[in-house]
Amino acid sequence: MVGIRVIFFNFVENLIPMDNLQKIIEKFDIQGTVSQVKPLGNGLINDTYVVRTAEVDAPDYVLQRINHHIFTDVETLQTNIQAVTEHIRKKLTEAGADDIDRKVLTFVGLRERSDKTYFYDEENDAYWRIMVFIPEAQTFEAVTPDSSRDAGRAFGRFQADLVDINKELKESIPDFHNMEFRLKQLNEAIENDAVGRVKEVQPELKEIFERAEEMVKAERLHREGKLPKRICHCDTKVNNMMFDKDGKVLCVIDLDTVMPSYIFSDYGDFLRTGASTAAEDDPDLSKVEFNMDIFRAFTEGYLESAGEFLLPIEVENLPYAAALFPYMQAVRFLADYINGDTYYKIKYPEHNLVRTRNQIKLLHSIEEHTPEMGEFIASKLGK
Ligand code: GN1
Ligand code: MG
Repeated sequence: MVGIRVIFFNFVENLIPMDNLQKIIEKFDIQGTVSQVKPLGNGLINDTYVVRTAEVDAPDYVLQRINHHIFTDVETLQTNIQAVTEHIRKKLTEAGADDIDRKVLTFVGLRERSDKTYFYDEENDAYWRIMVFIPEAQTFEAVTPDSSRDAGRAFGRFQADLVDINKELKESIPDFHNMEFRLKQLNEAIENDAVGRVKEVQPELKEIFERAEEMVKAERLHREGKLPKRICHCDTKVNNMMFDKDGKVLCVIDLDTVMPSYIFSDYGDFLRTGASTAAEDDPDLSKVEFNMDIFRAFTEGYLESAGEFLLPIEVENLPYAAALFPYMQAVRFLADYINGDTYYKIKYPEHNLVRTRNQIKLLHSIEEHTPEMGEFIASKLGK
């Protein structure tokens, strides 16, 4: 690399000094000359920038500051991600796939140590990583039945590909999708009542606690030795997949939460966002419904690829998984609201409460459809 000529855009929300970003990028073994850095996407946790290079034959990159207050063990997180992307790349290569660099993420190593894919900036106590930007790709905030079928196939394939990974992955956020743990956190928040909000959220708490026993079923089945943990994505939101220009799925992104979990994580969390007729923070609850067309298409795609390894207990409990994730998200949003908004980024003071109510409304709609969901799944299995 000849030198870095960087044009920095105005970062309204980020107070990272520009020359600091430049110094960070220099640590990584990227190709080409940086010509532009600007914020990218709308994740709630990490800060993301696109790094453009001047040369036509040099790729562009994505620079991310990893939120180490949430991902406290960055070493585990990056080790997981490397293991997973390498495994998937190997599978794609073995299968003779074309265009592999757009079908799996590529993380860039450090100039000084190529096997290490993150950099710790001691001075500013920040962790950074860089991946290759996937060109001519797009993400969606909403899906159609057709793209949901593709997404179902892709997330099912992601889990199926990782069934035989020979490295042991650790939980990058311990107990991330553990419903018992999330309820415990909510109880702690209530006990502390740090900002005096418990009084105003009684109706929401009632909705949550009357379903608690039913919702911790996964942990119970696991303890009884009936339900395995597998490597899952654990953040299968619609906007965590990339599609090509024709709307076909390219790859799964946002791999921070890849870890051992119940397959319910990926199935349920996709439907939570994909099959909801409104955004997760839409305050107009009359708009929030569970879209059965999306459910059917996604389930069909998912069973097509994940069907090869799923156990009957996993399949039987897919309707439970669909309810579990809006429920878990409601618990997490509400706990954060009660704690005084210390986890999720918010845009206004009631934001987490609005999100909670939205998720509870979605849960109600799912509960109405549960028998129909069970029948559909049974019909797919030819029972
Ligand atoms: C967070 O950053 P983002 O938007 O991909 C969260 C998910 C939640 C989601 C709710 C590490 O994901 O678990 O479902 O917000 N990720 C983490 O919008 O907590
Ligand atoms: Mg994301």
